Amino acid sequence: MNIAKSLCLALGIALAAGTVHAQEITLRSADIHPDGYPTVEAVKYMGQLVSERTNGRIKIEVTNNAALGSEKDTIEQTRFGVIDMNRVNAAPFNNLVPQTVVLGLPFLFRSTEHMHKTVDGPIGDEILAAFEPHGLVGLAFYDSGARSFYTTKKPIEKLEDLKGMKIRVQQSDLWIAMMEAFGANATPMPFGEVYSSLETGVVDGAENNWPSYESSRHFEVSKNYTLTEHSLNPEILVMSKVTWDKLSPDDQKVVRQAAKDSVGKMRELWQAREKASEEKVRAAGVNVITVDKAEFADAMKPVYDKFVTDPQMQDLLERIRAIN
Ligand code: GTR
Repeated sequence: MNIAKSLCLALGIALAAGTVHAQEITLRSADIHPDGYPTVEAVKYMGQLVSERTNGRIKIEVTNNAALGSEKDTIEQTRFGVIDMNRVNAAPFNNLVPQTVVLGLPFLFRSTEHMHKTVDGPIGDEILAAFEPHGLVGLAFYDSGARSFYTTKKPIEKLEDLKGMKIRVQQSDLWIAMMEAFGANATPMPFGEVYSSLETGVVDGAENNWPSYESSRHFEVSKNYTLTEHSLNPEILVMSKVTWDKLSPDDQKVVRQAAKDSVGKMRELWQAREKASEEKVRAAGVNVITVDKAEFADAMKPVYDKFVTDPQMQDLLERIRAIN
């Protein structure tokens, strides 16, 4: 081998080694919401933190607007490592990670503060840890406000009005049982199908928080919004265990910390968006109805009887209720 050739070879090896050492990582994160929605912006903010803290070596790219599929589909892709990160509501995780069920239980949280104290403390950590055996790493909880009903024709003014109505729910056994306990016919389907289902009468209504009701434009085809505020089910940010295992322990720490650090930002964005969305739909002429929530809450006993059966769930529920 002549000198030139061996120098080239040495340089090649050095470059290759250098590349391996400073390998850039781009983590692809899924979200069904559009740009500007607080969940999307919070994950982008987390990406900024990760990038700053790794001198640009690790980046997060948010693929939003359900471009990677419905929440149920993207959860599967995340478990297999096809998608690196995913921001999904707790509901579509219910059938996979039973510990998440407790968070969606109707009328459980007394306030946003109660929910924050729950997810920010040891109970939140336990629920995040419960994802690991299912191929996912739980990173953080984000706010999702309170979910309320909206209907196309008949407004819901009392519990009885829900009787026989076809109401879209998220793809979760808990949510199906909840709708049945309210007296409605539960119609589970992905979020992306709700607008046309409301428009064509496949369903009579759905339920969601102010920002989702507004950003999805469901309010255009479903103009009665009834403030039942039946659940404060949070959003959950997860990473694929396949991706996680490829990161060095130091990088794992950076990612976990940045996720935690994005929560405060998310809560700020959420508060502002909740207000702005409410104002927007009220200005569009939505009929906002207040109800006697106790009547709705009283109907939820069968849901608790069905889902709070084993000692672990009972314990979780008791501990959540005991938080002041
Ligand atoms: C939204 C939530 C989404 C999704 C959606 C739905 O509030 O942010 O993740 O769960 O509701 O109802 O499908």
